[in-house]
Amino acid sequence: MRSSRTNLAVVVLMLVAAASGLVAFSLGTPIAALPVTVHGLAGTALLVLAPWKVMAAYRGLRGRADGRRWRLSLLLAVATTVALVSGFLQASGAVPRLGSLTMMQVHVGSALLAVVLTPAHLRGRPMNVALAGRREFLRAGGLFGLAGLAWLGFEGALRSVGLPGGQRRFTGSHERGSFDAAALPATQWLDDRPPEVAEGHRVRFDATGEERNLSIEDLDRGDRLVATLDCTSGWYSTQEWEGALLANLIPPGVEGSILVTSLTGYRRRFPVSDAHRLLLATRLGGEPLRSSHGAPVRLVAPGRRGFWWVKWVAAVEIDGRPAWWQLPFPMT
Ligand SMILES: Nc1nc2c(c(=O)[nH]1)N[C@H]1C(S)=C(S)[C@@H](COP(=O)(O)O)O[C@H]1N2
Ligand SMILES: [Mo]
Repeated sequence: MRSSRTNLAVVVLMLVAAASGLVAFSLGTPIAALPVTVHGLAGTALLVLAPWKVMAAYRGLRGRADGRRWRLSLLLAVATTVALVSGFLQASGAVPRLGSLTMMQVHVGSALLAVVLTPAHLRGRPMNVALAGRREFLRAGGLFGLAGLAWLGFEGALRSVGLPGGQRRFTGSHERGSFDAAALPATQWLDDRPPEVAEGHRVRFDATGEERNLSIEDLDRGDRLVATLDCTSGWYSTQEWEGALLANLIPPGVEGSILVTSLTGYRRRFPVSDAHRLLLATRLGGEPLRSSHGAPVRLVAPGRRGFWWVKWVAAVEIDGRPAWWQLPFPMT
């Protein structure tokens, strides 16, 4: 196979992998299975192409001798290899951590590095490939066929060996301590930390332009929700949460979006139409919430990934802005 063709396929697959990974991270409903599957197939196709890519790189190396580009290429090769290997390890559930990092952190970190390095690597390496033609089409089909088979083999192997990855959720996450509050992992999106919470903390609540301050006792209404917290770091846990459904606090007919803000400044915005399945939780598994899980009150947002479940809630406000008026992912 010609080098330029291999290189183009690698670039396209890397783009598909990055995009599908990003989309998968943003979805918490069964539709997530689609980007998760595409992501797995793209990774497997990259693995299948690896021997050709190594040969292409070898041919390229013999052709040129400029030191700095060479080091950049090596770093890119390492980042891509780490991203691929950690991706399969993450999916398998066989090795959840690498030192102080979760396997998902290794995967996302190395993949981001590869994405950042790729444009510089491609500079001065034109990929003039004629894409039309029956043979190209057959080659692409063959690659996808092989990748599909390899992927099915991988999934089958996980199941027959009995690795945790055999029972992944549609998001690709692994189960952790469901219905056992003490076993629920505690985690932050990036660098947020449990804040000091004042004795007698109240939640600022404003649905109609009229501000109220709700005590934890006010919120301890006993509304119950069994919901699955599915963290993008690769685990999920189903628990019983208790507190106040937002629909029971918001007067009917209110329009706009609900902004939920943490004492730390961390915030997410939701459509008002979600209010019937958004719970301000003060209890988990029948016990008062722990600080690490957002005490005295945190949001429970079933069907949304963990980063929507704002902890240590300071304020709930409804305004006229649309719910999409926010960054797709939090920044802290
Ligand atoms: N204020 C605040 N809330 C937050 C986060 C955060 O960093 N800050 N992390 C979110 C993420 S990414 C997840 S997965 C859940 C984790 O909740 P837990 O620690 O109770 O398991 O909290 C969410 N709520
Ligand atoms: Mo998370």
